[in-house]
Amino acid sequence: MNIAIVGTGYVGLVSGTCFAETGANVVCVDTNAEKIASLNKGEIPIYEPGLEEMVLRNVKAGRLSFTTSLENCLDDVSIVFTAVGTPPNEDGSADLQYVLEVAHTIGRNMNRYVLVVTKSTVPVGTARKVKAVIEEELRNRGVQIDFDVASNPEFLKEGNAIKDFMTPDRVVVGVDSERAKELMSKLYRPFLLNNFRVIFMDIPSAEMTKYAANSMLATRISFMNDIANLCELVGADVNMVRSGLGSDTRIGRKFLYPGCGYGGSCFPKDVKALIRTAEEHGYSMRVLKMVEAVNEDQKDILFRKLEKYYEGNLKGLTIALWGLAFKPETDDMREAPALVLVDRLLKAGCVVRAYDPAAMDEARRRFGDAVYYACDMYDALLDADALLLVTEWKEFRLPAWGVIKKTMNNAVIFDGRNIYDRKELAESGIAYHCIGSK
Ligand code: UPG
Repeated sequence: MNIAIVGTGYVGLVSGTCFAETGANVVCVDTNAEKIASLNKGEIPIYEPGLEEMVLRNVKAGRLSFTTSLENCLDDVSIVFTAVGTPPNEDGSADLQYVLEVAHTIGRNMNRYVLVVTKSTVPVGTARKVKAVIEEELRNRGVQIDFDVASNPEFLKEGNAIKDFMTPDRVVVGVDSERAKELMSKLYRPFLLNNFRVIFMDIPSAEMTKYAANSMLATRISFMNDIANLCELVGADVNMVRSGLGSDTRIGRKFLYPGCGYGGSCFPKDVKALIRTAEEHGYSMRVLKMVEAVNEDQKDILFRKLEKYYEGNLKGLTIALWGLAFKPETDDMREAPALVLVDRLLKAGCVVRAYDPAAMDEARRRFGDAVYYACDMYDALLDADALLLVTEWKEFRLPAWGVIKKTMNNAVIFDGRNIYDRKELAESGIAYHCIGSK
């Protein structure tokens, strides 16, 4: 099976590589010539565990290649996936220009049947727009060539992308023709040998499923953050509440962790886009609007706790930050709580000493000289008046308390992800503040 994937971001690169791993011939396409040149040299532009080995292996086997020209591969492929970006417009709606550009290129250059599958997260109705663009281009050329469109939203998580893709909970595919259904069944068969989990549905429902899933997950997080904040006020412990709550099989244990807010390239953007889609249809997503508001507020929670601890006198204090990426196992800082936090700390006149196992280069691009970039996690603590744990990387989980106590000016930890044991810290003589318990 020969397929093309347009867009070599997270979704495109991981999908393309994983399809190649199952034996498909995959060409990954990107208009960014520099990116394609470095991929051809075996350099992977993103940090994703396991990806580099898999890319190199499949390139070597001749099943995976990279090009800037979609035009040139259209005669050789039966499926084209679009996995290009859909950044938010100012009003929160998704910007479809890149998705539609791909449709124009396909319509202008195709000479035989092709199935055009949207993998980027796109609002309901986008597949219809893609179809209209291709039809228009074919009309302009005065030719009649059969094609189909389909929607195949991607549910992989950054940091766990390969595993999510290779062993998915489910694959959602929206189609409106038998031919498209057959092609997609064939492509996904290797992933689902033991447990067939491709859920076929109509195209608008597939497009909607993706937004509903991310919005539901974001809702769980904001709900738990609200519960955590209330737990502090009434003297309850959110960790116990979470465990009691998650044991109900109707609720489940996952995505119930309170913290200093969700970030990343998906939840914030998708929640906004769904609110916007509803507005375009004269409907208000009341729950989601509050999910967003609670999250914005929560990104500020460590700062507020620190401010309270120092009774508003933060000027001149040295604050250590552990974790800058929006979550562990990634260097991605898009919409990361650390962005809000660093901004607040600098404005309050603090000196910020930051460390992240993967996101230091990204942080340098964002903060320039305003922050001290520590060479390791303990270097960040030198003379610090507080440590803020922002991202729960594994290497932060069992630190040497004695070193912390010795290195810091005032040994106090504000744990934004609830990873430490209060008792252990008390025994080590370190003051401890977390989310959702006193
Ligand atoms: N988070 C919490 N508490 C939890 C779980 C997550 O605060 O209990 C935060 C986490 O710290 C991060 C954010 O939620 O800031 C998102 O985490 P995660 O879902 O692991 O990362 P993403 O890579 O953004 O993945 C989401 C969906 C995935 C989808 C992708 C792009 O989980 O299914 O494909 O967004 O749409």
